[in-house]
Amino acid sequence: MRTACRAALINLATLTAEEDMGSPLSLGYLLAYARQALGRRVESRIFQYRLGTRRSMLEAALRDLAAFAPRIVGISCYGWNVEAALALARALKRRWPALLVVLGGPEIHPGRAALLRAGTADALVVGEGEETWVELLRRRLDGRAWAGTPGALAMGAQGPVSGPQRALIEPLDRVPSPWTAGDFPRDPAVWNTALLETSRGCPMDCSFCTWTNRRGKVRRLSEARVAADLEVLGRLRPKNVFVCDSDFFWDRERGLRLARLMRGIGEKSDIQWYLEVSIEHLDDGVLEATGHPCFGLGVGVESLSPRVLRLNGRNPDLRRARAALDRLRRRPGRAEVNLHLICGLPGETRESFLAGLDEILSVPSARPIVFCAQALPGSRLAGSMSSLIRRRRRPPHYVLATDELSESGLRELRRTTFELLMLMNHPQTRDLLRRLAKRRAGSITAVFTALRRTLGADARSILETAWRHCSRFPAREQFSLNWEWRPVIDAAQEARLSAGVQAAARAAGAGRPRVSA
Ligand code: B12
Ligand code: SF4
Repeated sequence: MRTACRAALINLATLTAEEDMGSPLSLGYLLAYARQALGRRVESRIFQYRLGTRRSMLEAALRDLAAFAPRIVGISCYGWNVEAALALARALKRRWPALLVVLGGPEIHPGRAALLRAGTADALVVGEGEETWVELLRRRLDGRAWAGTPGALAMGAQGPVSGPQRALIEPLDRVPSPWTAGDFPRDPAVWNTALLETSRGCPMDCSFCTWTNRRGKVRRLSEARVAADLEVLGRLRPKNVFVCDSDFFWDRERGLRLARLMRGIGEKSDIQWYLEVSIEHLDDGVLEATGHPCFGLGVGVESLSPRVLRLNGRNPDLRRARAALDRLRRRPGRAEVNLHLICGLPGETRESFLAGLDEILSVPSARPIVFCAQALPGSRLAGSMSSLIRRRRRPPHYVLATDELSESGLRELRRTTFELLMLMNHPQTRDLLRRLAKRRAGSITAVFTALRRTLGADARSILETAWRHCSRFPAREQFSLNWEWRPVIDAAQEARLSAGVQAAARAAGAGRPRVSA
């Protein structure tokens, strides 16, 4: 059979650094599902560009697409790339008005129907994309209109028409694996961070989350299918494999079985498996199974204030979370453990946030990661809870102020956290702060707040420079207060800063600063 139609799938990769491009898993699924459903009637190809400068990205995309000559283009839209993705869609429509442009991904929701009216796109796919993408392609091949397609919004005679909601794919194994099919572009950067799913969905409803199809039951790929993917990844040996599941241990026994398989592969290669797990699920068995440097755990703590947890849809009973923190303190594992907090959730005060940060910092073997709260489109923070916050108008929609924290109060809290995380990244300074905190009820944040007031001019100006420096990075890169992956001060400044902190500690009483914060 002849190919009747060419379809290009485009991803604009997350971070600017070359090595951080990653495999576009969503597009791999769309391509694999379309090939299974439509065979050679459609020839699909994935194109991936770094965000870099807008102009270089647009030039590269227009050049490649002129050569491939697709009839349909699908573009993935995430918070970090949506503005660039829309600029690309507009550029494509300007160059080839008859080209059909489809937008999908977490940033695409019915509130964006104006994009259809403006002619930026011909269809918007909401939520899980595989079946809707295939139906759009099939309708195109059969000469049928797109308006009314389940799971999509498209222009009808009177304006945008929203098709009925589409049922979720079940069983998930119906979607072929792009890993076993070998569908990713042969770009070495793709093998650096590979994405993998073993399940979709989440039973929770956290106010700040837009995990695709998170609500409702968790759908799982069969263990045989996951094992086959792991085997392919074991051969490809990417540096990191990021497992996209909402919580790898929702089904504890299955999670443990898969972790053992991963460990077997990890012990023979340099792969690091990165798993997301909620703090409550970090029991002895889980720590045992993942106790090897081939694992990285992203542990969702988010807040340690019962009020904030309750308000934002998380379990306010902190007993299991604290037991897990204790476990980590008592028997540090060999895995890399990252403890996640969010700064700027509704209900959080300066005091409750810093108390939570203190608890996280009291686990010496773990790395604290602090995200800036965002009101993601489709999340409750952007909907029913939007009156509790003020958010940045353009994406990424960072929370600017909350019911408890004014704009300047939240900015100041972010800055304090950023500075403290930077100091905690320096071994001598970290040891000093920990030692001082022992004599002050364990509060590193209180020690730092007190010391900061007495810092000399040089150390203060280094902190000021660092803060100004990272404030100038593009907004999409300011999603966390950790900057160790992209240093904002050089080694000499770091050494001077450390000396400044030591001097302030001495001046405040031979290593015993007055803590009155
Ligand atoms: C892997 C991942 C990352 C990786 C890298 C991402 C990458 N290389 O692309 C890292 C760790 C770097 C990362 C970082 C962040 N992430 Co992240 N991340 C994910 C994660 C876990 C998996 C994404 C994925 O591939 N999923 C699997 C695919 C199959 O699902 P999908 O992407 O939703 O795709 C489906 C549909 O959306 C649709 N679709 C997608 N594209 C297209 C295109 C077309 C044409 C069509 C038709 C359909 C379609 O069909 C797909 C198949 O069903 C998701 C959560 C999740 N499980 O989805 C969060 C998620 C994407 N991240 C999110 C966020 C907020 C962040 C951070 C800001 C940190 C944070 N949590 O605060 C940073 C920002 C990074 C940056 N600025 O560069 C949000 C994004 C919300 C948004 N509006 O974009 C998500 C949804 C999680 C959440 N908290 O709600 N992330
Ligand atoms: S943040 Fe995690 S636990 Fe909460 S709804 Fe999203 S995926 Fe589920």
